[in-house]
Amino acid sequence: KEPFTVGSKSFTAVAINTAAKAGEWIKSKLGDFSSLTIKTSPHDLVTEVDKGSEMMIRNLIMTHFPTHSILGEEGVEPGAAASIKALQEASDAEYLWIVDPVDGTTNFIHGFPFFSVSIALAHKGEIIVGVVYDPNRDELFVAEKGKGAYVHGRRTMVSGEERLLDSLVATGFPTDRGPNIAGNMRGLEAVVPRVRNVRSGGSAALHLAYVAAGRLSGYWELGLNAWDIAAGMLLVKESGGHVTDTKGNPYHLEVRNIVATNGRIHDELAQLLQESDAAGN
Ligand code: 2AM
Ligand code: CA
Ligand code: CA
Ligand code: CA
Repeated sequence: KEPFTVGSKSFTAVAINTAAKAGEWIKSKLGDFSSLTIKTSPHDLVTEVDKGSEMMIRNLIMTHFPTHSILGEEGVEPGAAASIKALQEASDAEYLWIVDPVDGTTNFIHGFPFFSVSIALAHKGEIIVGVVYDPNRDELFVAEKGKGAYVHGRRTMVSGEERLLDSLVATGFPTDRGPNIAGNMRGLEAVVPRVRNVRSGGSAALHLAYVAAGRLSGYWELGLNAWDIAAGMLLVKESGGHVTDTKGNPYHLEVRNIVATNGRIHDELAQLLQESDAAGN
């Protein structure tokens, strides 16, 4: 049995309240953030709002669960190597909160209303709670391991499409200008002719929530981190979907190249990505 509470405190309730509070605050800052800093390149940005949101989330979680650990994007040095190291170092914790304070920072900066707050809780390396909040639509997606996934009390379910050709799928363009850009292009070239159409909204966590809710039948992206994926991954699984890496291996916290689908189109999509060598070998 998964422990979802300490005493009378529900992990899920804290995750929900925290994501909602942070999301509301972020939305209030839309078009009004003061400073913007380049992280690794002009494609990779951070604002005071990312940092403020993470601070708010950390404080709320620490108030309720002072013995738990927290891994948040803005607490980690920029770049893939530092991110991988930070996750490895955090992995020992019995309870680890994995936080993306603003998923879709580029959208936030440009006023493109598609971004989210993503909060997951791992117990001994397994995600047991996932919450993704979209303040622009006021949609709060919640999943508990073994208990299903919900958006505002309504159960979410993946789409029924059986074939890639009938499917709307999404991807994201890596912000690090490394080999993942070329891989993403190879993947797109293979996938575009084989699906109904492709979207790219710019928030990994929301794309995953949309797969969970049946609004997308599939999603893939290269070079992500645990804070982009962890909460949305549980939403997809608890909605009847399937999540693996681009080679078809089961999801774990270190997976960076992700494929999430309604399950029915999973092998077809993963195979196309593999054949196109999207993730490199
Ligand atoms: P962010 O907005 O939290 O930074 C868009 O395709 C997705 O890629 C977003 O979820 C975005 O998250 C994420 N992303 C941004 N910068 C990244 C980086 N340097 N490496 C990997 N993923 C990144
Ligand atoms: Ca970022
Ligand atoms: Ca992110
Ligand atoms: Ca972020």
